[in-house]
Amino acid sequence: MTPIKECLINNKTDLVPIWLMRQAGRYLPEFREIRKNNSNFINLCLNSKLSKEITLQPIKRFDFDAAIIFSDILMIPYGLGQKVEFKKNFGPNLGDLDIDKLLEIEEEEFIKNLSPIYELLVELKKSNDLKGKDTIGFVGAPWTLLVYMINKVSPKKGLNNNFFLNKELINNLLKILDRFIKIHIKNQINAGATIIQIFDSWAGMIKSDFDKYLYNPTLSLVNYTKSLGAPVICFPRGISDYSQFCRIVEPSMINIDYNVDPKNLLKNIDIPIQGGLHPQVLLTDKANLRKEVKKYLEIFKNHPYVFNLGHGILPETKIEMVEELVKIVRDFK
Ligand code: 1CP
Repeated sequence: MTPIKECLINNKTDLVPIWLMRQAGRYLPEFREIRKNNSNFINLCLNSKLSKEITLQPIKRFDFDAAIIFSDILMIPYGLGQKVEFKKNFGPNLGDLDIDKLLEIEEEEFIKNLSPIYELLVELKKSNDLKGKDTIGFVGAPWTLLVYMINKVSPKKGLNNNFFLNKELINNLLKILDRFIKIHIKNQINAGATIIQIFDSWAGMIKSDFDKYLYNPTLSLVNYTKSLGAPVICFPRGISDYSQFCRIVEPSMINIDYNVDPKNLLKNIDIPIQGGLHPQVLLTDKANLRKEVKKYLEIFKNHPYVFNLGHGILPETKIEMVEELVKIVRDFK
């Protein structure tokens, strides 16, 4: 059994597996090298040969316990036929949302649009490069995808004032997303993903109707993923009550963000926990890194814990700090 599954399924606490969110990305010189010659980000995600290579880059360098496939949560809107572009120094930029067209899209077409992602997974499995490790497939949660699809740019840049006004649009979109996110989960598992992570990066923006936007849609995906026999990790970034989330949604493991008080959470839940460390700690020095990492390792000493960050690794992170992090975690007794 892989180290993460030992932790997730057998509740082992004697070893702490490690991988990092956004580990296949911009802090790696070898990624930047490929990116330099591939200015269209979506096309890069659809190039299974290169996306496989990028997926394996952090494994080759750091020997992490899991690979997360190089892809993006916005591949689902792309697969549904909405235009998605990534502009340099701006971030994602989506085209207009045509709900009538979305209501008509067939499963076959969606799968065809995303087929290179499934090929990447099949090739990864064939190559044996991830022997003894997990391959993490992922999806965006309905709320976060809905935000991007309606707002068309990152909510960091502000939410359109009319955002919540069109209830019919929102309700239709939630239904469509539930159906197609499940299709994407199933196809990733069938192609070789051994764990699924659900990223709800903007969950913290939900201020009311938690059942409608957070709990019900996520629970539906969690139950579905479990029914396919795969563990499922949830990352509802920024929510104020992780214990309540865990009680209602019951993921196989919860990824915490850096604002969560780990000791307090530990008193309230018993499922395996992943993550927490502020990614900015990796921008400081090795002594401080050791101190901050050990805090998490000590707190979770007797609890199934997978080391990870409280959000994605920052592009300015130095390689030697990641090497040091892996060493600290692996040497911890
Ligand atoms: O080179 C570049 O300019 C592209 C940067 C980049 C990368 C490396 C983007 C654009 N996406 C990715 C890969 C990616 N995205 C992975 C790959 C696997 C890994 O290494 O972990 C994953 C898991 C994601 C997931 C993702 N995309 C999330 C959820 C996690 C999170 O960070 O909150 C979100 C919100 C996105 C949207 C997205 N894609 C890219 C950017 C810059 C953004 C964020 C835009 C915003 O500010 O809203």
